[in-house]
Amino acid sequence: MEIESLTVLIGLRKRLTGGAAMTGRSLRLVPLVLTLVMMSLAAAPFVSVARADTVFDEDWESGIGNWYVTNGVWQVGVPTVGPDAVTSGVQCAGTVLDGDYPPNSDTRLVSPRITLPSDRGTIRLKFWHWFSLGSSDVGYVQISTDNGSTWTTVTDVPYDNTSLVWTQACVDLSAYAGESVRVAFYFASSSMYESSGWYIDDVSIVTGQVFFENPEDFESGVGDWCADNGQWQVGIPTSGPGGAHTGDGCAATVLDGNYPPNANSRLISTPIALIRTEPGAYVDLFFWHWFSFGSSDQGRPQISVDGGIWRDLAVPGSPFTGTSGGWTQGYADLTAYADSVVQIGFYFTSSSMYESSGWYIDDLRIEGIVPQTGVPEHPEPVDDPISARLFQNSPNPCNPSTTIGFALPASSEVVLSIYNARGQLVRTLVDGVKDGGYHEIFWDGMCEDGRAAASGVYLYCIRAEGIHDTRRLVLLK
Ligand SMILES: [Ca+2]
Ligand SMILES: [Ca+2]
Repeated sequence: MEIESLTVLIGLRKRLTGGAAMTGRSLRLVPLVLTLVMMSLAAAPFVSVARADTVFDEDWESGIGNWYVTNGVWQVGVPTVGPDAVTSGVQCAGTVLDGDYPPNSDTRLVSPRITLPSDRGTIRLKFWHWFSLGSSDVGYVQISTDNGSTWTTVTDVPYDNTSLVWTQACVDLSAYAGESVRVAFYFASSSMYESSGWYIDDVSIVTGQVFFENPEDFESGVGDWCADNGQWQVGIPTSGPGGAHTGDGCAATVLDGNYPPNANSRLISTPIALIRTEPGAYVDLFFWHWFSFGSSDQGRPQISVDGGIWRDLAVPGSPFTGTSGGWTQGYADLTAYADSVVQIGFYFTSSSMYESSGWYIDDLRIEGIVPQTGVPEHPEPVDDPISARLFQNSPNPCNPSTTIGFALPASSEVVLSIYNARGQLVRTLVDGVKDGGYHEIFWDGMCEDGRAAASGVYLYCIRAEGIHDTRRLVLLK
């Protein structure tokens, strides 16, 4: 099959999975739709997508299972106060499902033991939550490596105030790779205020690389974007601008109404490897946004470099206040952050007094960096006549292993080698005769002399009958 067919299939998959922008509960349909599409394509020769592996999954539909509670308050079941619905099925976990939590709560909802893999790169805890907490009342995510005897807080900031809507939260657990852990949702309330509480659904721990869609148009749902303290949603806006910048979907602080007072929440992008297309290339961030803020309320684009603290980005006009009047394009120079892994944040804060429609984000793109993709460009072996071709490695960027595909119309001498950016030979992967057809070669990220190759841009080059081609790969550890 020709490569154009592959493009068609990928295009089909993107269309089928990305057709509708979704919020809250309907977002959960994305993996199902993807699975169904993958199944429907199972007979086609081009079905292999680098997908995240799920290490742990909990939707609470079967009750509390092997979770336990340390000091009361937490329940699993159907909530009758608090959120109108849950994100999957009818059940979730919550701090008292049929009323307000009590004062002076100090309790954890503790997961079963989970063994985190040691060989699959990034490990992320993801969950959906809804919360409405009184002043001084907070929630944290904690982790224990000694079966619950001691706990370490792994969320940067406490969940507080109100999320107003169900939002997705993410916590990086990569530092605990290879360990047997328990995860806890820790809730503490003061003596004075009670409120409806903290509700959690669809907890999962996933591994594997996370890829930044560039550009990100928010047409495929929230994906691996998260909010760190409520409010942010991805879907179809029915308030504010009344529509996305392009397509149906965008990200926003509450899609169907005003944000709450005392908000302080960040929309957080997937990790993005800022690997320049060429040495010295400029790296530019563009995004479209619409905003209408109450007095004293503001939005600030931010950046976190290599998992570090959040800093304000030098964006002309930031912090944004008042009203944009329409969709406008914002810009930041990211060149200073090149060759690192960053996350972009949209940090929104509101005062106690004024509410308004909020901040809407769409069509975020970064120019000057190499593409990142979880979809291999190369096909599975096929019987059809094929032309000589070198395919893009997958995954790319890799950490550290990757697979390189090439196709030959007939048996040929083949040399396939990897070079560093200075043109020095790093490793020869193939040097000999290969049959006609499609071949995949695995690279473990090691140099010829047995050392691990450093992070950076590499070139891989094939010489064979009818082809002499070079492509670029990125190793990112
Ligand atoms: Ca559920
Ligand atoms: Ca859009």
